[in-house]
Amino acid sequence: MKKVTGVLATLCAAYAWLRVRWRFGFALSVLFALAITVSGRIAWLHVVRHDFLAEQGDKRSLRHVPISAHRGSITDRNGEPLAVSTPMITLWANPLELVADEERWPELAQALDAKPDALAGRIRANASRSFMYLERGVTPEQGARVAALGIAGVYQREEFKRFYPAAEVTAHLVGLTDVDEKGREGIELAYNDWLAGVPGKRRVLQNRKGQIIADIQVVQNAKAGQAVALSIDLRLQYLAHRELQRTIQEFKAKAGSLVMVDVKTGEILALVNYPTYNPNNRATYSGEGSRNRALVDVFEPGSTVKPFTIAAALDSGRWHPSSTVDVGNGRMMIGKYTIKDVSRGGVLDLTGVLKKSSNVAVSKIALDVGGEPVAAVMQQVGFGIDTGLGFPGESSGVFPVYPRWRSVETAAMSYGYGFSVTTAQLAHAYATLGNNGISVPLTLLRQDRAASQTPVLNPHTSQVVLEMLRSVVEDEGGGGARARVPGYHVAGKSGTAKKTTGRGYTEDSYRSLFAGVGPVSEPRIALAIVIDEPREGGYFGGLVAAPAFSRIMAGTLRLLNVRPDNLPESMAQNSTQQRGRS
Ligand code: VPP
Repeated sequence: MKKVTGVLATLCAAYAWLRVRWRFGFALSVLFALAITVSGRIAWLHVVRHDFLAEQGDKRSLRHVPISAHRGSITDRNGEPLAVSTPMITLWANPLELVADEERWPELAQALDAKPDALAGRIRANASRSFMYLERGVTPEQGARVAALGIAGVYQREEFKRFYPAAEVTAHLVGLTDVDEKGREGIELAYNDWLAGVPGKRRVLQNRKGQIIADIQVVQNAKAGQAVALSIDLRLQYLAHRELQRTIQEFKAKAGSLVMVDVKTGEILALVNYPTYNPNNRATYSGEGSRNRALVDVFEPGSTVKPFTIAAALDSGRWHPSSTVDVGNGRMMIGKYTIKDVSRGGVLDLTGVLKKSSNVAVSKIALDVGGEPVAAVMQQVGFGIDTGLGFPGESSGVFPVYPRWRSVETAAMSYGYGFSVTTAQLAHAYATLGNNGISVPLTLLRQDRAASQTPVLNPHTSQVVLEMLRSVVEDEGGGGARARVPGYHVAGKSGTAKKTTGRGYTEDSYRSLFAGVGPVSEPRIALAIVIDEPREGGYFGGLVAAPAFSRIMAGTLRLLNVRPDNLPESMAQNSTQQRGRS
């Protein structure tokens, strides 16, 4: 029994010992396994996943910040600025940092020209964020003043702001950019890629709060945008703007547009619309005020195209300047349609047809020549053809393509109805007439010489028609007396066209036009003016639009130093001497 007890005791002791050892072994192996796992994990992270993790870390602390590229400027043909980007400072803050420095807020507010309470309120409202704007678009001087305070959490960034020195005078043409300096309208939109340049990149190191701790490197320098030099001459643009505005106010008109072309190069020297807006003040922006009517809006050109009907007649060989038409009582029936003249009839030679602006006469002439040849001339001088300026919304006008021209259509076309054109197309057609019948493409870019030259009218015909249009302006009763320019011979034609509504021609709203070239001896300038709905003081083109034509043409020829071709003998000599001296 004692033996049994002894064995049991031994067993128990062994058991107890084993139990202790087992626990110890177990604990040991657990610790060992843990150590293996941890070091394995360390090895895994350090060796296998190292690159990935390093990259992730950098992503959280290294940032690329953009460097804005300087947007190219837009200038007139002489380098006068029309759109420029000026450096501006954007001040921003990290409220997480700024809250710590509350006693300095009043100083900051003073430097920002802000009310201390308002600033404090804004900082508190953003207290949990790491970014807030303090002020956008301040001058570099003000930016420097704020920086000099050395308040932690206040940062600045250089940006650019677009400024338009000629404001409403060039608004429709130059267009504008959005807040991020992306082109939205006009040349700013059409040439955006060229103007914009390429933004650069800077690598910076940030801490957990988003503070920039260090500038690492410039990864890519910003590439500045390129400048665009327009064909516009700002002096002529101002002159044209002033006179168009004055005309619209004088006759209480709704709107107007004007295009001036260098006859030899096709360059648009002035392009003006009214109403307008100030691109520096977006509050003045409206759909009506921002439309570039001269390139976008189309209208029936009325009598201003009669010279081209006459050109087609002369080119046909069936008509000569001395050929006559009898317009009888100034009325003519074609089927159920009546063609009427505004002024009295009689027997007219071709110059007389233009001077009296007889609808009946040009209709008879066109019916004799045939619709196709007349339509061909209209298209050759550019009606219905894309003006190719690349301007957003630019219109080609509407010129119908009839396989056969019927009499009504032919007659209406001969005096400017049944098709529609832009003011730019009208100026272009007159430029071709003034350029010996050679068509040169229009351009809004400074070019100094014709991009191409296409003869479209017989040179002799062009000269004869131009001479007739000189009579329209210079002869008594020619209808264009108000377009005369002292010292120069100019040629031109008025037009008055009833406007259409959905239900045909109105009896109380008109479009008054005048188009012409000068000086006649060696044409330099073509000018087309359209006044939309004059309401007071008359509505005939010869009364409303011709005076503006005269003043703008006079100012232009003088500014461009064009030699007068219509001075009395003694004065002409004087002028030659002066020119020789300068
Ligand atoms: S005569 O030559 O501009 O100085 O004939 O709108 O005739 O058949 N213009 N205007 N017609 N329609 N359909 C005048 C003028 C003056 C003339 C012109 C030298 C004194 C000037 C018109 C014009 C008209 C017209 C007639 C205007 C409408 C369309 C037609 C009456 C104002 C016509 C249908 C009153 C195809 O420009």
